[in-house]
Amino acid sequence: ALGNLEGWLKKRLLDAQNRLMDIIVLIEAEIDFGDEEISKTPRSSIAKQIRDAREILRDMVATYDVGRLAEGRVQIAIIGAPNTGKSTLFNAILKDNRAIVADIPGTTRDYLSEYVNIGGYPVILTDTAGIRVSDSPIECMGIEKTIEIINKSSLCLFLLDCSRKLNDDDLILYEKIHNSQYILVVNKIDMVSNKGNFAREKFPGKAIEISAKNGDGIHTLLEEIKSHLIAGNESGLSGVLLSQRQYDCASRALSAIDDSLNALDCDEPEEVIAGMLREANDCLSEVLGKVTNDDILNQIFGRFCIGK
Ligand SMILES: Nc1nc2c(ncn2[C@@H]2O[C@H](COP(=O)(O)OP(=O)(O)OP(=O)(O)O)[C@@H](O)[C@H]2O)c(=O)[nH]1
Ligand SMILES: [Mg+2]
Repeated sequence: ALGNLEGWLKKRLLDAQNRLMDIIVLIEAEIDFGDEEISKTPRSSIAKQIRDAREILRDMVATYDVGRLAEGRVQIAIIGAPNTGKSTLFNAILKDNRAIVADIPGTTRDYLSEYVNIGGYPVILTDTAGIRVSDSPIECMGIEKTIEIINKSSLCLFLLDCSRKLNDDDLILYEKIHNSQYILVVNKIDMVSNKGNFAREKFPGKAIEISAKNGDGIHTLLEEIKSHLIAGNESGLSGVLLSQRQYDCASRALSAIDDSLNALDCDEPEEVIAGMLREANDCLSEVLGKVTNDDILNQIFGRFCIGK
């Protein structure tokens, strides 16, 4: 599970888990070797350490907040010159992902947004109006609006039409977009038999080739979007995002931690408290990977230099 869970999220989860481990090691050392050379840790100090770990998880769970999504925190915009197939792609992605949560009225009637579930992540997908840069003042207002959307978006899908030559509209939009996170998407591959190195010398880097019309490459594009969503990019998207499953695990860990604090309050035996903390630890392990009994024993031996 660790492989595709990176960045901020992983760091926070690991931090919480390490803190839990420390407490478990402490308590279990006292249980196992209490009559040897270990001095007892006051319960108040254990409670404080547990609360610290709880705080981290709480912060993290709070980021999974539908309210934030409604504010448009995670937005993906489809950007491209007129007629490159933006709306067709928009529809293709929506069709591919039936878990549409809600409609959002467009900021203006030219911009249409929908919630869509991509790989377990709820994102707002925005179809933008194609801007003909050279034209009228109204279209100039359009480019302002598009730039605003690019800046507000976490990720842009930059669409090119490989059935025609690149033109100024493509190049000017690229100017606006190339400092943001974007995926280069070459559309209408069904129309050309030999794409050759289309766009390669003008736009270096990876390009995803699709036909928005017949659906070719859409799956690959979605995978690429997903990997951007969870790429361990500090300033990027990860961190505000928890998948439903990660949220569930973190929530269960949180309630086991609350139980342990109550148990501490009620002067329950150490075994009970350690059991609850282990349960919390197990929940985090579902996301992060297993921490075994041996790991805990090794830590006990390592820290307290006990052993034969
Ligand atoms: N052959 C083919 N045609 C496509 C493809 N994608 C879009 N088209 C066609 O291209 C034309 C423009 O598609 P739209 O999706 O409206 O393009 P758009 O970028 O939203 O256009 P504007 O909103 O006007 O900027 C339509 O006739 C589509 O059917 C594709 O993958 N293959
Ligand atoms: Mg359109």
